[in-house]
Amino acid sequence: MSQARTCILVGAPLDCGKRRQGCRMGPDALRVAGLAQALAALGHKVTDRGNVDPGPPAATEGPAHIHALGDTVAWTRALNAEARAAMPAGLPIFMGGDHAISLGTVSGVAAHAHAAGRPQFVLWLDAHSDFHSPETTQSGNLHGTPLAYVTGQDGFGAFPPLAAAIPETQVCLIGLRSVDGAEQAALLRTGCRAHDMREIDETGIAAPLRAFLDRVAEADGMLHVSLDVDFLDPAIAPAVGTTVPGGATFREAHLVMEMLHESGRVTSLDLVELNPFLDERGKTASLMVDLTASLLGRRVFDRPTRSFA
Ligand code: HAR
Ligand code: MN
Ligand code: MN
Ligand code: MN
Repeated sequence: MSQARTCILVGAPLDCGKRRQGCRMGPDALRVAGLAQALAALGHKVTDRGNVDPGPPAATEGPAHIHALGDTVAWTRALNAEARAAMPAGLPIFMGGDHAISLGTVSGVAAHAHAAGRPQFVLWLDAHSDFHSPETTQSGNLHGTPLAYVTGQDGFGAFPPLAAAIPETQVCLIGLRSVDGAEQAALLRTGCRAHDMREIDETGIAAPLRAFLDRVAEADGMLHVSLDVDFLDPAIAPAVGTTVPGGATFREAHLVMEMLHESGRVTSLDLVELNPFLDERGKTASLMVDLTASLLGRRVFDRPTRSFA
């Protein structure tokens, strides 16, 4: 039977990591879709800390084509502090917001792990690698940069210095099917484990995930999961500004969540890029709630341990 956790919902209505607006409604869509109730029904304690206030934009300078740098730096500071405060109290679930929230959430979680003397691992479930720096991004959209920042890549001088960079060998990306040239070059120089959909088609999604979870367990690591809506196939998850065909199916996504639950390793979670303005009668918000419930122990069918033979 699964262990009861204290789940801490943190709203991060950040909408400045790209031009297209709507992710600011993400936290409320997840609330309306019943996230707190779904987790409470599994026996977990749930508290909702409301939405983080980023304060005024930071006075910073960066490349001219970068969109909303000052706002994003302010959010990064605020979410970093919120993550550090929430980690000792339970399992924070950061309700984005676009993926730029992870500049703050993941750097804050990593700072906490570092202070606690524990290795921090990150699972990035996304169609994109989000491995640009402010210097390599062509779009200027900072939601395409958080994984580069938290692993300590160059080019983030406008952002707060990291208390602890996440070692690249402790990062696993699954779901890739849209990676820009500069990101690919940067990613290949690192020890990040990157699994594209071609590989998933060949091996199934369980194989790379199991290998990664085994490494987390061997190291007695903490595990942050960053779930981008566009990891999922657009047919089941239309509420995202950057849909890419060929995403994870309903069954693959639930399998990932169930394996994460069984690992007992997940210590923090981002739910990002949900744009409720683009949703179809709330189906993407509801799916994100159902996947989170799977990650926290919901099972459609409790497989008996005895055999029927
Ligand atoms: N790589 C592209 C860019 O940098 C697209 C990034 C899109 N990012 C997200 N998050 N939707 O994964 O602009
Ligand atoms: Mn992303
Ligand atoms: Mn993405
Ligand atoms: Mn390196």
